[in-house]
Amino acid sequence: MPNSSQNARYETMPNDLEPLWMPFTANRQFKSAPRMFVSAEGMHYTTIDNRQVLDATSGLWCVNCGHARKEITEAVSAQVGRLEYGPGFQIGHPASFEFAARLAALAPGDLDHVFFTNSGSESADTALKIALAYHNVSGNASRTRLIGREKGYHGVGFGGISVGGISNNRKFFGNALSGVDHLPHTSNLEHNAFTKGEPEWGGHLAEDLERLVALHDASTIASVIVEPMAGSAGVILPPKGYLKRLREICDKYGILLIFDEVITGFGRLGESFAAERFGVVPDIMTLAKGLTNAAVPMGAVLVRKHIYDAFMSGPDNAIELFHGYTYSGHPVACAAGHAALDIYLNDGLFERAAELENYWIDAAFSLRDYAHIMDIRAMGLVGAIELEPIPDKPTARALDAFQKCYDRGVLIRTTGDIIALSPPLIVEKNQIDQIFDTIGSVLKEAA
Ligand code: PXG
Repeated sequence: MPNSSQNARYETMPNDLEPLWMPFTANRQFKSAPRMFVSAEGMHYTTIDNRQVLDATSGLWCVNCGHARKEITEAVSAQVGRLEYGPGFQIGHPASFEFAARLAALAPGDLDHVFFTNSGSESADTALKIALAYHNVSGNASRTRLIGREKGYHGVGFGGISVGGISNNRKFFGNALSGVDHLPHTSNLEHNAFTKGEPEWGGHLAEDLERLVALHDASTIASVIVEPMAGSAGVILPPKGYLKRLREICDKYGILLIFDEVITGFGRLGESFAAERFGVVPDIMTLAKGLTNAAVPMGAVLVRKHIYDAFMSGPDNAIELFHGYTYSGHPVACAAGHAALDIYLNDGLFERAAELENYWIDAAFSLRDYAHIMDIRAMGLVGAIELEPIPDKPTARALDAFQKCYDRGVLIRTTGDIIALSPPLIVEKNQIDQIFDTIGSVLKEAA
């Protein structure tokens, strides 16, 4: 039997790395040369060998307030000591109701009812299930088709991978859900390379929804889910007019529009939500990540009033939606969420992201003339540098940059041969310079 941990502070290298199967990781390569963080504060991680690494990715796009915020630590500690858990089915606790009310107030339009989950994947699956159930309770049970988009990422549940459009996340896992179709993605370097902000070209791609309606008939379609800005696929910004057009077509045919704002929520694009930034209100919005600043896992699904209301018929004692998680509205997650929201609002972090946008974009575009760069995209405090793959070695160029940046004290994220950047919204201008100077020096050497 292994002893209890002899490493109570978890600051030294574990004896055995083998038992842990790491997520979305090259396990064997990692275990032969592990990269480990032992603490974090503000914009920096501290590695196990006591180096500071500037976080240009907000962890995994989630620590938008910066690391180890005292307000969150204190709120979480207090809540664990007071009510560490309470059942969420048929019993409540005040923090979840109050957090739901604050989120409803923050969200645009009448997105005013909140269902809590524990992750972005659960939020995506919950949103899809609510869409199906909504049509069912509204007398439109034939509306069962779910539409996603190529290159979309909606987590790793069966619903999410079904509507998702990243091949590696789908191809190993059987057929997933039936009755799913996909819109085309909007990435197009021929027309849009090196566009700052929203690309001019591609708004018309939303018209493809008309084609799917003609093919399947609106009476079979429940919902369309898209990320307003595709994050995982490498920061694909929506072409001008694209989201508005999707909204119009959904309205025309009674199709629910779901925005997956797991990455874009909480300031990433310089507004509370991408829905605000692009002036398009979806029927359902999914959240996670920045919701609690990732201090405690949590997700949420916001729905418009008419969706919630459609379920609130029948006898008062009937459960209206047969769905939920043991940890829905977990008290400790709610405490973290309240504290994170206080920070966002008190520190004006959404506005801060908007103010830094031009500086951020210019810094990203300073790399424009470097070798092997096919595209640079940026908006708010998110950006991508798309590299030319090394022939016959896809992803190698970006992974090399990732390791070298890490060695030089900057954490970046790569997807395929794309470098994706999304620093905490507290980033300073000199840190923005450090991020792009480091990437630039690495790319120059490798060229
Ligand atoms: N929807 C979107 C839009 C996401 O980006 C999820 C759902 C799933 O969330 P959970 O909490 O179940 O992981 C995500 C997650 C990356 C990367 O670097 C992106 C995510 C997660 C980890 C890495 O591309 N997005």
